[in-house]
Amino acid sequence: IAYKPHILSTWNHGMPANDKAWEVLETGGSILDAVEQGVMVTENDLSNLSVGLQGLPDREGIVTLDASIMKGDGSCGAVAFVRQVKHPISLARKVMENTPHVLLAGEGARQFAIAEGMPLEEEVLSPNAEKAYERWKENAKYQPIINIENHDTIGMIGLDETGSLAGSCTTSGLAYKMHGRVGDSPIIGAGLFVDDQVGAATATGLGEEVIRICGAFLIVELMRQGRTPQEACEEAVRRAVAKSKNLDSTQIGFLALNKEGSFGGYAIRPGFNFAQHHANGRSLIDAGSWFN
Ligand code: SD4
Repeated sequence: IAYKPHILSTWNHGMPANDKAWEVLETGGSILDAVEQGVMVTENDLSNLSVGLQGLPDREGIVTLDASIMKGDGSCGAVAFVRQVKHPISLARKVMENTPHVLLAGEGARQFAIAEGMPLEEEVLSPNAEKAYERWKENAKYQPIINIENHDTIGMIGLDETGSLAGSCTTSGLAYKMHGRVGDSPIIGAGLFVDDQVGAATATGLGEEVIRICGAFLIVELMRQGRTPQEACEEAVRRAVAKSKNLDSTQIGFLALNKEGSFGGYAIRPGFNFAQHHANGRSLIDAGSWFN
């Protein structure tokens, strides 16, 4: 069977990230290389306040990062609550390839980055993050906030011409979270899941709501049972809505792709969009939502 290469990723920053992923595929890279190098564009993007070291900090003013990567054969790696690492997605890949483990967290993940020869960055907030943090502190009452504007993690999923799938997900997490909080993005099955027999899914939005329903795994399993990617995303949102503890203020968005190259996306509220790139072009698509 000939498969049609296809790259999808969350939000409009997915457009340049997909361009990079596509270039990697076209120049002979693997689908894993593509989804790693694609999201590295976003990790490097100084204007993005939800991915990478320039992102918004936790409530103590410290930026801590979460990331995961997965191949359709079940290989996976992730890092959570890690500081000073410019490319957490690459560290997640090193966990996958160079350790017997799947998930390293906190100081251990940082030590592993050092052992792998990854340079650490100085721990300073980016000017935009600093400004936002100072503003937040004025009224914050030191509570983590759930802000539906604050979600723009990048999750990327892709298929190559051999039918291999891979995915990546990287974030600075929820702004002003409690120190130590870990979201869905580094949790395999929540923020990301990939199975070469079926397809792939990724999530963005309030991680607590995604973890509760094992969002990405749920979507892949629904596709395995015959739902289209769109139907599977919609069912997962229905499930999240039913279980939500914060329905008035929450947002999550799901994105899914199957091996046939069908794809879908769906969110709780309007505003979620995703980028797609395939041989016939590239586009930004507005996802449907549970609420109008
Ligand atoms: C999290 N899902 O840490 C992430 C947040 C997110 O853009 O999507 N931010 O809960």
